[in-house]
Amino acid sequence: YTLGLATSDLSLHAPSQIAAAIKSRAGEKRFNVVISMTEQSGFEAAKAAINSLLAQRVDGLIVNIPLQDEEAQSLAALCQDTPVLFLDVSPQLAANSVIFDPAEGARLGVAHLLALGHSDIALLAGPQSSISARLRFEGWRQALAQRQLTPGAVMEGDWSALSGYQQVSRLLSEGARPGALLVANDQMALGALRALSEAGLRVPDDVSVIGYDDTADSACFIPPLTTIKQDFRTLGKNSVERMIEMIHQPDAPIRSDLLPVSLVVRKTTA
Ligand code: IPT
Repeated sequence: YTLGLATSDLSLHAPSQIAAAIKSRAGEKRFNVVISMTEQSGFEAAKAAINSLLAQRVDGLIVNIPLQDEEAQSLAALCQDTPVLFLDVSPQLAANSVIFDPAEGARLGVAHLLALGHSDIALLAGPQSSISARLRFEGWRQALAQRQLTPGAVMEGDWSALSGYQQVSRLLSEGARPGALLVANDQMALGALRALSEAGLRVPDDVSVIGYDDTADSACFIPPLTTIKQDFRTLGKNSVERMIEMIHQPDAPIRSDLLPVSLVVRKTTA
């Protein structure tokens, strides 16, 4: 059997670690994996990636590309009899999916900062073209609103460390001094740490920072990053096993699996 993986840019840490986890579980199950990667975001790029895998006659398709509900529906239709499993869609979508709980991740980050006594919290969101970035952002705002709080500042990056550096540098150059910073992924948090350090601010004494992902390098940031862990090994294992079930039981009902996330407290929050 051959699995197709359509993935967003593998130069980003999370998608590359997810691809590695899928490849490794598939190998144990004696499945081949062929990969089609999109560098651009958006529906057309996703469709091209999926079409190229269908042309290679894969037995099942795992799609780790952020998609709106209607987009995912129409791509699922395009796949006809080839089973398709989505990894970056909304939990509400009626399609086969395995996803991390975005609301829970956002809630855990906010709760940790509130428990430490923070109330002036800035948000560094991911690109709002990504469904997961939007759901994390909405989750933060809702969790803050439940405590009658609004974000002190809102920024948007593109998931890269450089964008985190640029956004936070600009915020600080405007004179803002938030007590804490919630960041939508660890790469942008890395850039944020550099910007804070260059401005002479100490983490966590002056500013607390929370990332999101717990990608493999985050424990080695300076200081080691407090973050929301998405266990990519588990995602790889579950998605390959789910896909094998779907290949063997094509008539099984559609199911959306929600994987838990957890708070990993290291040295960037106080
Ligand atoms: C998501 C990551 O959390 C984020 O850091 C970024 O790499 C993004 O992927 C790229 O699309 S994880 C995804 C399974 C929601």
